[in-house]
Amino acid sequence: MPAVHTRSNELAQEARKHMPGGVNSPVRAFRAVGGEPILFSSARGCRLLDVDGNEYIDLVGSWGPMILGHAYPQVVQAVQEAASRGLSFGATTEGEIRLAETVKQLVPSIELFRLVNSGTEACMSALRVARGFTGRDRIVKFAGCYHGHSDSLLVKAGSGALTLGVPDSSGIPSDIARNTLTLRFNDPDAVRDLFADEGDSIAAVILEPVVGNMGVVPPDQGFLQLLREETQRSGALLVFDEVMTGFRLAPGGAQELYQITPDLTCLGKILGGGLPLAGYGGRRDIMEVVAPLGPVYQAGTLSGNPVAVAAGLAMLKKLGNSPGLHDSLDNKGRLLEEGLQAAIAQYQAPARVQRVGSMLTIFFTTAAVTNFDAAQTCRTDLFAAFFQGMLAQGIYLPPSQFEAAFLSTAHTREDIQQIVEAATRVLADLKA
Ligand code: KE4
Repeated sequence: MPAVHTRSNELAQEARKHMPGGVNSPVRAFRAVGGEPILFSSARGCRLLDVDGNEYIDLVGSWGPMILGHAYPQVVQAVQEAASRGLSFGATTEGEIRLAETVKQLVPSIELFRLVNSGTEACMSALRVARGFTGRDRIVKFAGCYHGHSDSLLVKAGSGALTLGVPDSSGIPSDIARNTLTLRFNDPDAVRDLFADEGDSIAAVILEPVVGNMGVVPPDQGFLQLLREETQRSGALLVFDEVMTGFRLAPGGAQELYQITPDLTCLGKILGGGLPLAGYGGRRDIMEVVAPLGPVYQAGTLSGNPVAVAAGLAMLKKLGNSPGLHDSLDNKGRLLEEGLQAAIAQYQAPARVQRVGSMLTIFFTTAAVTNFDAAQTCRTDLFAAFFQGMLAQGIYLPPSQFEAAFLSTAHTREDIQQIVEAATRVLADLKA
């Protein structure tokens, strides 16, 4: 019985009267997969309920935060209790101290930590700190990595081999874009060449240590180590954007998994358990430039909000005290990856699965996706058809080829089997 989306379609239409594109974040508009977006009304565990009462197994997890599943009881209870004591004081609370303390225990490279309200704010602030600490203006990012929508980071590689940045959005002054150099991810020669020529002008290199925002692309062997060495040698800072990988790939994130120590780390998503909470931190000598201690200004009315902090504390209490939790997530990821790959092989679909732990992407290309150029070889039309087919089967994938899907502790082996069976049926119909 095909799902009915009457109410969702009505609300999507009404939403477009009041919000740009009817959404509060572009990817939710389903532009990459076609059709009307689905509006949801509730969620529990690994399941979502849309406004028409259709149920889905969720592989978006609010884009990463829901590693323990939706409406995790201890998190909800912590939020309710905190809210009953007041929503915001604009002053420091003990919870902020405990959260910073817990983050430092889980991510030892962080010696001082500042809470903000979004991953965008965390990455924007970390780069301002890097510029203030080094006295240098230029930053390096990698094509395909996304670090939020601050001006310096909505920049793409210039034409040809030139790495000079050009705006990746209108509204970004070219004067700002030109201070952002963009390299190809997993390209050690490009990194060596840039640092040989201009390393002493670089304030920071920022990257997703495991990329989620071009789809899941792991670092090649030695790539992170090379970045660590080149930045160390040149006096540039190494900034790990772990907004997505933090607390997901290991209790201490990708830096624990790959045993690389960055100078600064940006965190978000899981940190807030679904509430607006993020943060940045790192070496004490670097973070001591942040106001009111030092000359780099950064502030926020709701930074360290006590209700969001209560959610974060409940999340990290579970993630930091559950030996084997991340191994179990990795095993679930492997089960799903193997199931999907078997279905791809069975129907010779032009697709491949790339995964690290509990984050994975089904790329509709046969090329190994090691960088953004390779990601661009994907048949996004096939991904869109696959997405719609899975949606009709009650499986909610991220509505874009260039995103990561996420598993949670709430997904059971039966749920994973259901996802694989649905994918098998959809790929059978898809016959490229
Ligand atoms: P926010 O400002 O959206 O909280 O965080 C920005 C950000 C920073 N760094 C990484 C690695 C991220 O993945 C993100 C945000 N991720 C996207 C999805 N890939 C959020 C979804 C959306 O934009 O609606």
